[in-house]
Amino acid sequence: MLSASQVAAYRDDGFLHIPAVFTADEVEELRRELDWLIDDWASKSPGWTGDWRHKYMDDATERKSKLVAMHDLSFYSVAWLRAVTNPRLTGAMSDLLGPDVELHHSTMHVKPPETGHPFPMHQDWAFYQHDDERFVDVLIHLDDTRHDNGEIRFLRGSHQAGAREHITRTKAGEPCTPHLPTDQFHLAETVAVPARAGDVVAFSIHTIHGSYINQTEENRRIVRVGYRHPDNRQSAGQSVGRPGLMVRGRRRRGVDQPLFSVAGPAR
Ligand SMILES: O=C(O)CCC(=O)C(=O)O
Repeated sequence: MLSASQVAAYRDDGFLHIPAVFTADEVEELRRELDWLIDDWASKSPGWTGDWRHKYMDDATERKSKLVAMHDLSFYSVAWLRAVTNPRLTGAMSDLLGPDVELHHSTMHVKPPETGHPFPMHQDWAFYQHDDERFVDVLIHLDDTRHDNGEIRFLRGSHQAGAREHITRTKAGEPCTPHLPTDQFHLAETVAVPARAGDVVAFSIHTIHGSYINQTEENRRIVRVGYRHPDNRQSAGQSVGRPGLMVRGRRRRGVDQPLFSVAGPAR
């Protein structure tokens, strides 16, 4: 699926824009299903917490800023099961991680019109800690992105230094969403990666990234999907301990590795 130069760019930069992974028809179906999930299942909240909000937004914007989100879309919609197992997408993942690839999660990130939440600089590692770098997140784009609606932005090459400590408490000592110090990591120094609906932007679990607020009158609809090498052990965070679907290849058995347990009496 990917050329040698695309794989080399991912290794050097820590991110890769892969155009037209989904066809126009697939995008249409995924949009319909996503809009249904937004109406029937997703949470609409002020979004990520922390003192960073007052650095990125003035008080009036901060009060109305919103994020529409939910996890594991394929538990609710077969179209999303087809999306996360799409052979073009999993083929690209197997070029970056492979040959064996396990699905870890999917997460909807919809920035609503005018109030859609900016994201402070962070590594996704802070949300689901894994032992090594064999974890790729992809952003499936269902809308064209640009500066006005908050396209994804990366600190080029930042994955090479590995996992970093994140802020997880406010100055007042309350727990908050993990993020990097706003006086050391600046969105202004990042590379913008605008993309078209149907494109995928892949990045390493260690690549530092963020995005600006959505200032337009339309939703900015993106779904993040995480894939890992099945031997990359997760120690903490989102969905820790939960096995994922194998989407490419096999899960190789470790020495004396038990089968996954089944809840309740098994026959
Ligand atoms: O949706 C965005 O703009 C940012 C997404 C993000 O930071 C993430 O998925 O980790």
